[in-house]
Amino acid sequence: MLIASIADQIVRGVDAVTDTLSAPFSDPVIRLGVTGLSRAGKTVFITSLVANLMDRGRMPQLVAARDGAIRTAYLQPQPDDTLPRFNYETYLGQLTAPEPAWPEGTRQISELRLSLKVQPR
Ligand SMILES: Nc1nc2c(ncn2[C@@H]2O[C@H](COP(=O)(O)OP(=O)(O)O)[C@@H](O)[C@H]2O)c(=O)[nH]1
Ligand SMILES: [Mg+2]
Repeated sequence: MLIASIADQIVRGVDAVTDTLSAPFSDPVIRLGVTGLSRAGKTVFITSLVANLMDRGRMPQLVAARDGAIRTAYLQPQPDDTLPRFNYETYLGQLTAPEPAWPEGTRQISELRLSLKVQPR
C-alpha cells in the first residue's frame, strides 16, 4: 500500500514537472526512511524491496510496475558522501547464496539511491 502510493507519487511528480520548461533539469526526489527496532527486519526488507523494484517480475500488485509505467530502475551514487552506503550487493548475495544466510546486524544508518525511469501518463 505504502510502496504503491510512493510509486504513484513519483509518476504524478513526473507528470507535474513535464508540464513545465524546467522538466529536463528537475527530477523529483523522494527521500524514504526505514526505521524500527534492532532485528525488526529493516536490512532484509530494504534489500528485498530494492531487488524487487529492479526486477519487477514479482510485483504485480504494484500498479506502476504492472502497467509498465516504471521503465527501468537502477542504483546510482548516493547523494550524500558523509553517510555510509547501504551494502545492498553484500546483503543480497548473502540472502541468495546457495547456502543462504541472514545479513549481519547493522550498527549505523546508511543510505542508497535508487532511480526509477517512469513513463508520464
Ligand atoms: N523468516 C523471516 N525472518 C526474517 C525476515 N526478515 C528478517 N528476518 C529475521 O530477522 C533478523 C533481523 O533482520 P534484519 O533485517 O537484520 O533486521 P534489522 O536489524 O532491522 O536490520 C534476521 O537475521 C532474520 O533472522 C523475513 O522476511 N523472514
Ligand atoms: Mg540492519
